[in-house]
Amino acid sequence: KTPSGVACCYGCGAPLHTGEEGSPGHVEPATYDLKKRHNQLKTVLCGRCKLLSHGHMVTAVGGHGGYPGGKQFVSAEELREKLSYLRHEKALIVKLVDIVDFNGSFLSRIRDFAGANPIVLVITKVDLLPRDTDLNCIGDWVVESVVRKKLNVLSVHLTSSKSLVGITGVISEIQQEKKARDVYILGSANVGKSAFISAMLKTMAYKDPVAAAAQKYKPIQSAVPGTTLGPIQIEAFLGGGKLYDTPGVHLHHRQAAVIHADDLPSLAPQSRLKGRCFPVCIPRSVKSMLLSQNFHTNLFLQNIMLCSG
Ligand SMILES: Nc1nc2c(ncn2[C@@H]2O[C@H](COP(=O)(O)OP(=O)(O)OP(=O)(O)O)[C@@H](O)[C@H]2O)c(=O)[nH]1
Ligand SMILES: [Mg+2]
Repeated sequence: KTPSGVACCYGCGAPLHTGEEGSPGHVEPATYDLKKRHNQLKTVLCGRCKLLSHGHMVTAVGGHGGYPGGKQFVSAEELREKLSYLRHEKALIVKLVDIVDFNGSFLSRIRDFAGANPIVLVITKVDLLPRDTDLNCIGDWVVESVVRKKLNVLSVHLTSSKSLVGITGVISEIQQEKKARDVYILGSANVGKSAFISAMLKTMAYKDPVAAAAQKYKPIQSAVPGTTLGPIQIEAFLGGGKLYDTPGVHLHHRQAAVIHADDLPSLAPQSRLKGRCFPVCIPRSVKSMLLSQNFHTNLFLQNIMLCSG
């Protein structure tokens, strides 16, 4: 349930309703009534989440930072608003950044959401880096970048929710630092917050029956930025404090805000990235301009080059 007491879809956090079919949170009236009567609304997955979990691209977010195409039910501004209460809470913040688009997904204004709360920095999707990548070098580069961005963090972790690299380390850090506080997984859209929660629950489930039970109704992950649409409370810890998945922050400079939703799946990296040099035919002035842009611009162009062959 949301703080206002409305039951929400466990997959995306959107309030459940029987209104407009296809919109986030929609459930068939018969199912809704049955589940409500048996006090089981927290086991309900909305129609959109069912489609997302079968690989359909069902968009939902519009406005500044939202999609230029597809269906729009909620604006990027409204999603930010849903996180505004957090800066006044006492919480441990786990901030996720996608290694494939480090600067683009960094969310420099994290303090607008996190307030003065402590932050653990988690880099996601390291399984997508080229095979011979030296993770120690990446770690040093990340730490240096974080210092340059003047963000004060407790620690930095390189992880993959796919291969489970680094997940145990983050769990230990969270257990040590949370001190009965709630734990919020924050980050820009599509960095892998919901996937990270699944990976955490899977890893904790070996020892912890509470996490094992939480795995049954875990948030949905999908390639569509804007999968999670409201904070989702998860009973993941035996001791005090809850784990929260949150809606991603949509940033106007990211791919999803400028590329039509139908084209997003073909741009999402499916397997390890390959190192590429810019061809010599790119004029020097353009090349230096590109290199002076952020890392994400280079990878963005690299994606386009890979897709267009
Ligand atoms: N290769 C790889 N893909 C990942 C990893 N983590 C997440 N993904 C993929 O990234 C996409 C986004 O994952 P989500 O967990 O839905 O991202 P999110 O941050 O919750 O997104 P929103 O809810 O939209 O803000 C999905 O297609 C995931 O399969 C990872 O560690 N490795
Ligand atoms: Mg999510």
